[in-house]
Amino acid sequence: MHLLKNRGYAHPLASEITPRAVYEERRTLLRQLAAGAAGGTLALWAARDARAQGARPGRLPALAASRSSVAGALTMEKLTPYADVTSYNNFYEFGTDKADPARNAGTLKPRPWTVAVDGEVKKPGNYDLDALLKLAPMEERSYRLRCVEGWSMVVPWVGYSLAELIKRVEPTGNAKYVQFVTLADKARMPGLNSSVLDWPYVEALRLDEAMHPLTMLAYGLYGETLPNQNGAPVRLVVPWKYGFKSGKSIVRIRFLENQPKTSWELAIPGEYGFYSNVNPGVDHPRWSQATERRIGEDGLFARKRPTLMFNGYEAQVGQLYAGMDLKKFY
Ligand SMILES: Nc1nc2c(c(=O)[nH]1)N[C@H]1C(S)=C(S)[C@@H](COP(=O)(O)O)O[C@H]1N2
Ligand SMILES: [Mo]
Repeated sequence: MHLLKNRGYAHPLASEITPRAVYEERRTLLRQLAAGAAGGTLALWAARDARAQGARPGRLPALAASRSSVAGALTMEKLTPYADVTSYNNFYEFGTDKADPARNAGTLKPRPWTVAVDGEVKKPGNYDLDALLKLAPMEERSYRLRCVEGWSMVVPWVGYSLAELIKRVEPTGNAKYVQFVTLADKARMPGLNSSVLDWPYVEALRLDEAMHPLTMLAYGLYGETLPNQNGAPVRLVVPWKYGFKSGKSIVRIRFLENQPKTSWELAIPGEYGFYSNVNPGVDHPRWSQATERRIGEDGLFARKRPTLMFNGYEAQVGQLYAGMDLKKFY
């Protein structure tokens, strides 16, 4: 399948798949088959059928998007079914069990919503959700998301590069880091009564990581508005880093001169570092990071699949870390 990647196939969007689109795609694939790309093409075909089955679930308002042209943004891997993406979650503000967010996040009120942008920027301000939704054209991108716990998913996110927002707020020469502060509302988030983490949940990136075109502000998935449990109304998605770097339900974006601490670093500094790049060669102190289990596909007893360097995005992001000792900067 990897050999077939990026050969110019039109990727259907979850939001626009019709039986006709599927039919036409089959025709294209049959032509490819005739041209001799047999095995991979069949795999591709199966993946597309799975994708078609996952077409817009119709539960939340649609969020129109065009397919992304960002390099690496559209993996050909099979999408994780919507039901799994929205029922197996980490969102500790709503509880620590994987089923808790779907069960409890109904209390999150994703509208009205504002995101404060401040710190080392020439144009700080409060961005209303409606303004953010119109800030740049929406794109669909299917990214692998790998949790530090050893499971992964492939999700068709809807949003745009965080760089679109960063360019508009004009960071000053002092801005070297971008911090993401997420909602901490005791009245609506039962998990805040627990002391597993310091609230609010905070995450951060180096400015060049934040500016990378793959770093995404997501407002939707599967062609629809984000379900609360996935971080409505706006969350980060950084596909080459462990899932916890992708903060949900963001309320503030701060531009900083010095590297800030992140929630997981503060909670367990010996286990979680600032970078948290997916790296099969650097084990978590309590378990290996060399393999993973794909949610919705790999059963508990299935052979685990290998984890890829930078979660498979090495060609796109590897140069960000040139010369760095990734065992030290984990
Ligand atoms: N605010 C907030 N964001 C968060 C988390 C959280 O607990 N709170 N969990 C993180 C972790 S550990 C993962 S793996 C991903 C999971 O995203 P998903 O539920 O959409 O798959 O969200 C991340 N973002
Ligand atoms: Mo995670």
